[in-house]
Amino acid sequence: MQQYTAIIIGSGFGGQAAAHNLRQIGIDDFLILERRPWIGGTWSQNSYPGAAVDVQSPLYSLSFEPYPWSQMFAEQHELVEYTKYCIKKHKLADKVRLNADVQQVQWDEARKLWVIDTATQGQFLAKYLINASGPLSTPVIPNFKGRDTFQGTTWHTNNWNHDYKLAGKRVAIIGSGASAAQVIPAIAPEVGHLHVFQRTPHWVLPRPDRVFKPWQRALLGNKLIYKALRTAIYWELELRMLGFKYSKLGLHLLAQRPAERHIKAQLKDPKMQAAVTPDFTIGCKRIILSSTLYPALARPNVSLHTKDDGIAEINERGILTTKGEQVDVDAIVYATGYDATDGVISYPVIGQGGTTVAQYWAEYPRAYLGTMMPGFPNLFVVTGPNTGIGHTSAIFVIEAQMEYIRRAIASTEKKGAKTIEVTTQAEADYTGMIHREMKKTVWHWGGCNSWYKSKSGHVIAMFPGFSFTFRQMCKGFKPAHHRFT
Ligand code: N01
Repeated sequence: MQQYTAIIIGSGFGGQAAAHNLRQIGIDDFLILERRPWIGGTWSQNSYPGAAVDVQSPLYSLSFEPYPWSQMFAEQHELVEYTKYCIKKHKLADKVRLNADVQQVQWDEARKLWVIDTATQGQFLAKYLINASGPLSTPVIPNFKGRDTFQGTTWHTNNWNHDYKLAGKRVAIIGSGASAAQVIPAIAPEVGHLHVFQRTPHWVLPRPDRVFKPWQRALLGNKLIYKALRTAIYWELELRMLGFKYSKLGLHLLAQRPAERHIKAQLKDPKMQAAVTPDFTIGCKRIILSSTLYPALARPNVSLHTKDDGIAEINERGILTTKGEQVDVDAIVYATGYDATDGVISYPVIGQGGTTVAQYWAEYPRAYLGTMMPGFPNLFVVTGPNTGIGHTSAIFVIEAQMEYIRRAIASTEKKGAKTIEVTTQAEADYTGMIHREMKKTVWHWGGCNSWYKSKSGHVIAMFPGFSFTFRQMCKGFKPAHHRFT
């Protein structure tokens, strides 16, 4: 049995930021458990054609690790290169245990330690446990009638089948979210015919991408210039929150109208225009940034199937639509998203008195600053409930959480305490505030269903405010909201 001061679960940006922050407070006795055979999180796993970030890379990067990006919205391979660069520079490779698939974590009250069981790497003990396994890591394939009878090849965008040769094939893609919107334009020119099954259209805005010239990349190498660009992008994106929460008119004029114009500019057929126009307010579901999706949908070798022409069943040859049309295909790609709402942590977490996180979240997921729960001492959840952000970089929010985690651990160590735990009252007050504020946001009133909502109907993925407000709350660590033993 191996014991550490801290164990981090997940080696993506959340895990890397946690490692950096632990070292900042003098803790180097930590281990990162990674279930995959390689280091890196969602960007290493999501290797589907067209995968790229939809937040400007100078902002969608670790604040302490600038990088001379080749384009404003980096593609997946460059994000993987960036991850490798960070791992090497911060000498993290030796800190990662690969193929360590966590099966369960349990609080040992007598020893005041977390006991972490992995599938093949044995058991680990840790004083502090930081879960950075990511909210979008459990792919979902809906249980369509007859799904298993299909004789062709199927896969989820999260596990792209790179061995399958798409050239000339008849392919169906199910879903119209951010993943589908990137895959469709990337594979449409290659396949024989592409059938897109869109249950609900998403709002799409043009993607203001640009490839950086060599001299611009050289400028990005200057830390001050990088920081200035990062700051400018940050404030430009932060303004979007005004629309999401404070101004329906602003949201309409500055986002929905441009999205409507984008449809008209890129699709000439009124039937197609109607088919891709959502009936909910923009921002309610994640806004897609794409200048290539609509032209791809208009290609002669692409057929768009909408809700009226949706999936009745899957059979041996392909998909039978609700209109009774048989669509024969060679492959089905599921771009059907993730179990993000009620399953932020995919393995059992057993806290004090045998209570599990699943039990604590029976009504809906909740946590103080999206990070800590009463009954689960010394446990920190990165990208936990209500830490999602629709308008800016998720890495900014991860690093805000680190401000809290770092201060919480540092104060526990300073006091010579064995445990830190948020009080029931502090968590209840915080969660009450979150859901009162949420009522003012488009995620609550926008008239859509999305992975932002839990089965209870509460919006549990998003933080209902400015990202700087969240960061300020994380920085203002309040000892009175915690119990130390
Ligand atoms: O998943 P989604 P995603 N029958 O949940 C459809 C991040 N991300 O993987 O809308 C038919 O958005 C479902 O239909 P509907 C980003 O945060 C970022 O695309 O529920 N269809 C929907 O169209 C994003 O929000 C990037 O009616 C069914 C689709 O499947 C998040 O990941 C890139 C169905 C799922 O869309 C998730 O995106 C990719 C059913 N039974 C992802 N069930 C970038 O940074 C589901 N669907 C660029």
